[in-house]
Amino acid sequence: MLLTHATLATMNDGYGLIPDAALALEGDRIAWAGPMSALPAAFRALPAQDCDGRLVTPGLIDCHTHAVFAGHRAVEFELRLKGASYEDIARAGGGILSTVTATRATSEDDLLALALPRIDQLIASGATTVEVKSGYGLTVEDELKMLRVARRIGQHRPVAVRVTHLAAHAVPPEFKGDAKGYIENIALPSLRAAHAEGLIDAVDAFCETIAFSVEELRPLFTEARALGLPVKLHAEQLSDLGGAAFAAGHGALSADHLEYLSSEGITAMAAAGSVAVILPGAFYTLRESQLPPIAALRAAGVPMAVATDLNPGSSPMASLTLAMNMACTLFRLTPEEALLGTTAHAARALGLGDRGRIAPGLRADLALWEADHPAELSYRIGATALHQRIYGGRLDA
Ligand code: DI6
Ligand code: FE
Repeated sequence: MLLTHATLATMNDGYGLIPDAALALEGDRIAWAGPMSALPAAFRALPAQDCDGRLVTPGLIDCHTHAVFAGHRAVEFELRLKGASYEDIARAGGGILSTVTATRATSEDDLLALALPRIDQLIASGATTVEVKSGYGLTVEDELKMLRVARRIGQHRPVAVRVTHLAAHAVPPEFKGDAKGYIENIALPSLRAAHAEGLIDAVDAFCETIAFSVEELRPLFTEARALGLPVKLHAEQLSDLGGAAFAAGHGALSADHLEYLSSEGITAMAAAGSVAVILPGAFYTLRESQLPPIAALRAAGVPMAVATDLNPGSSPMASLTLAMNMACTLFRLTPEEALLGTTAHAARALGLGDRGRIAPGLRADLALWEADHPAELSYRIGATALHQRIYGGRLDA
């Protein structure tokens, strides 16, 4: 198939804009992209769709979500508005643990049915690849249940799903005060079982005073690397525990959140080539005041990705374009950085070299927008300007 008269943002070297462009697709791959005037004769006979000047970008990539869960936390939202903090609620047994209770009580099929509408919202905001984590099961069986749900999403929707093991998300009541015992008896066995079942693509953890310390996480990351799985980390969201440097020391794909990231953390990430995944939805929801060190990350050449962190507690948000808007307005990313953050840099944060840009040989995952300039994607608040998606070379119906 051939797209004609597109405004292409290839995301090669910034926006990589090509006005009045053509794009030839063969099967699930991009065969050619360039100016209409240079379209090779071989592609001219392909069935064509006129884009009428519309912006075409790579399909968006949400590289950090917790899209599988049961229940909601609207009551906590109310409590926070009455003065409680996220940490207060977590220490009182609410927060992540309240979602754990609801998720444990829900079957695999029901969890899938709850997740699909959330995935549909991400798709409606232009996503063609979505990462999904476990972390609300916290028993071996309930973690495996969540991971199976995440794997099944891609069989029900036209979207690629990357599945991440996040058993080290919180210490459940059965192990209260014994984070080490939880890692040994639940996190590690569930990691081995999930890997053996082919359920996971990466391993994540929450490094925080209300979750796990670097030393508690060391055996988990050591085992992940021994199994050949890449790691990433929720690091420096609410305080600086040195998580980013620890993750970088294990060759992490990314460190995520990073509001309290130190200069040592930045140096370690730059050296390891880890991506900084910024999550403005959580910052916004928790009314954080500490900004992630965007200028220093930029100066150090650390690639920045932008994701929704879609979850019931700190980021009940299912729009990538809204995440881009927040990244610009709250964190001062440029719209170009925000779009790199949901395309090329998000692909890198997932270790995927076959997407996130428009170039021959890459996956034909594209978003066609009711827009003519890529800054429009970040500029609008909440409204989605998606016209159509192409996933694996196929136009959405
Ligand atoms: N940080 C987050 O923002 C999410 N997980 C994490 O480690 C929040 C998860 C939740 O509150 O349910
Ligand atoms: Fe998260």
